[in-house]
Amino acid sequence: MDTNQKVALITGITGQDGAYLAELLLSKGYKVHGIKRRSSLFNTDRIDHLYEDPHTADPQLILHFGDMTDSMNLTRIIQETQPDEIYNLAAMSHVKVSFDTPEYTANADGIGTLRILEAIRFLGLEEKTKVYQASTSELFGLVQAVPQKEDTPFYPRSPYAVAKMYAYWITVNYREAYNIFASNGILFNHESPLRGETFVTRKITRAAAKIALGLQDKLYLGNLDSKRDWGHAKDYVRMMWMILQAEKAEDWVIATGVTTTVREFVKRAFEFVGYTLRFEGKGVEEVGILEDIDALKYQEATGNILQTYQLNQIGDTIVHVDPKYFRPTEVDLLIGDATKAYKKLGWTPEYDLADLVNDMMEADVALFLRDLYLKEGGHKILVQAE
Ligand code: NDP
Ligand code: GDR
Repeated sequence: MDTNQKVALITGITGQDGAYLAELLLSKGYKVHGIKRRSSLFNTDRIDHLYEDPHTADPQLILHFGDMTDSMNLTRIIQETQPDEIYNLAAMSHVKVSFDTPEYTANADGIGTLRILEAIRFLGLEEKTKVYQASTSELFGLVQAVPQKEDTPFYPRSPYAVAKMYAYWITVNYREAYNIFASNGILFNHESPLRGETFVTRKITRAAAKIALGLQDKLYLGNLDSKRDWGHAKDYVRMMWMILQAEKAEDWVIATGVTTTVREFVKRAFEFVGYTLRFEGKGVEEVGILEDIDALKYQEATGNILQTYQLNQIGDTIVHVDPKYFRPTEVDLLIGDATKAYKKLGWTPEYDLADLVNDMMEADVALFLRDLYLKEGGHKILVQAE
């Protein structure tokens, strides 16, 4: 066993960011411990390719059962693993769902962070263990100023954002009070083929792929006007690591500086499979109509000859607004200014929005081609994801 080997503990390792971060840290030679929740079904899909049999001599990835709402469990895991770095990524991370589960969200996302910090203090690890807290652009909420940067005032607009605001400030407080190396990464939206299926980008790329392959005919969305600064999760997990390698603990905005409407994201995703969408109408009446199909692009993307599978004709309405996806309070506009991280940490993202859409669409077309083969073989296929 290498005694100089760095040890990391990732909460939320089964999520989008946890999976990419685990891969990154393993590639850097870390021993990686991860906390996963007990569930009635396997929930490790995103990290199965990294899995090592725990019976091997010195596994580099080790999973522990745990939960952000269980102090004793978290304290025991930290005591046993003695991590050099903790990446606190676990959270009930869906903004809309937080309106349905506000108390649980406060407990897991807000007090959960306190539990980690307090365990470090309780175990006397203040000088050893660095902490990365997964803070969010949702803290900026109701627009106060744009682009949003480290000193832009917060105005959270959901139980999720309010819980994350507590987590943000308790991280700052433990840094100042106990000298723990604890940093907030204020990350703007970041997506990937591993993105949860109910976040808007993945919902769109899945639907565009399925519609092109004739496995679905319509997509229902909420607010098409909202604007997000979308980056790629692979670029953002690299930043998490860089934030903990910085000279001192600080808080950092990570963003691309480009903002895009949900509507524009829809258009771009459908363009990948050769569909041109035209939007007309306003509010709940707005629809996305299929205006044109580029047969060559469709064939390149799906590997299928047009008309073999696709259900839609030019002039069909493909996108509808369903108010059930509206939020009681919305965050209308996010656009970040990551100058501090660019300058002080030397961060340069590898993916822009076009690369992100391509990456997600390629993965979802490949995924649903499998469904298409199953369907051809006579199996029943789920029609609508959400
Ligand atoms: P995901 O929703 O994909 O992953 C969340 C992870 O947290 C999952 O592993 C989930 O487990 C776990 N989790 C949820 N609740 C608990 C709990 N009570 N105890 C233990 N584990 C729990 O989120 P992302 O990977 O996208 O995001 C990672 C973090 O970054 C989150 O804290 C999120 O709020 C924050 N963030 C994300 C941004 C983004 O755009 N992706 C932007 C800014 C911040 P399970 O798999 O079992 O559900
Ligand atoms: P967000 O991501 O709330 O920004 O939080 P999400 O993809 O859920 O929503 C982005 C925007 O799209 C609008 N929208 C829809 N959203 C969903 N989920 N489903 C829809 O059908 C739909 N239609 C329109 C939303 O109203 C919103 O304006 C994400 C999460 O990863 C958080 O954990 C993280 O902190 C922030 O990003 C930064």
